[in-house]
Amino acid sequence: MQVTIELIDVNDHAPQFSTQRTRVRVSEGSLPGASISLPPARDLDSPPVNGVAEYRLVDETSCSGTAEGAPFDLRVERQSDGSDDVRLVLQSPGLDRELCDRYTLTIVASDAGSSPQKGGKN
Ligand SMILES: [Ca+2]
Ligand SMILES: [Ca+2]
Repeated sequence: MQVTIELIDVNDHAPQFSTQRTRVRVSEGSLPGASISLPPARDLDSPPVNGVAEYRLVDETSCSGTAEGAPFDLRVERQSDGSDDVRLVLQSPGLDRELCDRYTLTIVASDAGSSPQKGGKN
């Protein structure tokens, strides 16, 4: 008799981004719908539960020229090969470098396993 032992995944890794920080340059003349591609998070555990399940955008912009936050939304589409296409999409026209010359956004990726683990990036 041959016995094959198969391990059941435990959620013991947090989603991680390949870099902790990235800088993207965008023209202030960009139109709504313009998107910025970002590297996805990876989680060594198996999807869908213990792997990356959710991305969240945290706006940490502080601009003296305007009280409004960053006009970007996060859009994540799971590809057929299981990887995530992660993009920031410009929501409104009128980026104005003279009002706000820099936006600071943090992307948080989390898994959905027991005691969910998180990894951040900005
Ligand atoms: Ca995990
Ligand atoms: Ca695991």
